[in-house]
Amino acid sequence: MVVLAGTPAVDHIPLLRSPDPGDNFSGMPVVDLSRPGAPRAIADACERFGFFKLVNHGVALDAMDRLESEAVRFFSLPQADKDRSGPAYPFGYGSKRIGLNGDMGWLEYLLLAVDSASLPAASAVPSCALFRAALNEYIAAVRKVAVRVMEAMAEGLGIAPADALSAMVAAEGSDQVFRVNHYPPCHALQGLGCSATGFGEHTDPQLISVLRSNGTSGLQIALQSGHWVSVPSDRDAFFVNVGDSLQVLTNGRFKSVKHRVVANSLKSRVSMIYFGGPALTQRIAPLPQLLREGEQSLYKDFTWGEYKKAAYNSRLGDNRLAHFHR
Ligand code: GA4
Repeated sequence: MVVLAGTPAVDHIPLLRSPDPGDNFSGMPVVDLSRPGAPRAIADACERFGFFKLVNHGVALDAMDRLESEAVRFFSLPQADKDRSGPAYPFGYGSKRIGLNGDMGWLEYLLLAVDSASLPAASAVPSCALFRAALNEYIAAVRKVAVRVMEAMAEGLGIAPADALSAMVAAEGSDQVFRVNHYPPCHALQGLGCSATGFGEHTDPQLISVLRSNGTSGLQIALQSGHWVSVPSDRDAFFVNVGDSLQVLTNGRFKSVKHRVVANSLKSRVSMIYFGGPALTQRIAPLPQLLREGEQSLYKDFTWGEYKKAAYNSRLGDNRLAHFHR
C-alpha cells in the first residue's frame, strides 16, 4: 500500500499501485452458460480461482442498461438528496465508509435488502419509481442466474440432488443483498502512478456473488499464489465469485476469492452485485455428499446468522474464515 501526504481529496483512503495492461488476468476462465460443458468448467474455475466470467447467461442487456442508467441518474443527484437515502446501515446510501469498523474506499453506493426476488415493498430507498422498477426487473433476473449457476456447480461436482446448493439461495427466507457501487474518477491522483482504493481487498461472506459493471475496469482478484491480476471489464458479461460460505460447504474445494477495486483516475465505474446468502438459521458445514471416505470437516459448525454477525464485526481485509477453522 502507498501513502501519499497532502492530497486532501483522498485523505484516509488507502492507495494502490495503478494497474497496467501487464496485470491483466490472461488465464481468466470464461464460461458459456449455454454450452453442455458449463457445469464442469464452472466447478473447475471455482476450484482453481473461486472466480469466472459468465457469458451467454440469458439476461437481456436492456435490463442491465436500464438499471445502469437509473443508477447513474441517482448518483448524479445533489449530495444532500443522496444523503437523504442514507445511512447505508442496515440499508441505504453510503459514501466512502464501508462497514461499521473504519474501512474507507473511493466510492459511493446503495446497499439494498432483497425479499425473495425483489426489493422489500416497505423499503423507502430508492424512492424513484423508475429506479425501483429497473432494480426489481434486474434482481429477479440475476437471482435466476445465481440459481442456475449453483445448479451447474452441483452437477460439476457430481453431487445430487441437483439443487443441493441452489436451494439455499432459492429458499424462502434466504438472506440476499444487492449493492450498486459508483466509483467516481479520482482526478487528484492522475499521472502519479498510484490510485485510490475503491473497495479494499476482502472475500465475500455469502455463498455466491454475481457482478456486472459498466465498461470501466478496476476489479482485481488475488490468485492462489497471492499475485493480484486485473479483470478487464465486459458490460455484457457477469463475473461470479465464490464466497466464504460456499468454500465451507465444499470443504475447501471451491475457493472464496480475495478481490478488490482500484478507482480509475479518469472514468467512473458503476457495478451492481447480487449477493446470495442462505437463511440465517442455515447450518454451514461441508455437504456429506462431498466428503470422501474418512474426510473430516475443516471447519467448526456454524449458522449463516453466526457467520454474518462475525463478518459485520470484522474489518474488510480480515481473514474471517480463519476463526472458524478446526
Ligand atoms: C463484502 C460483501 C458485500 O459487499 C457486503 C459487505 C459488507 C458491507 O459493505 O457492509 C462488509 C463486507 C461485505 C465484509 C465484512 C464487513 C461487512 C463490510 C465489512 C467490513 C454487503 C457483505 O455482506 O459483506
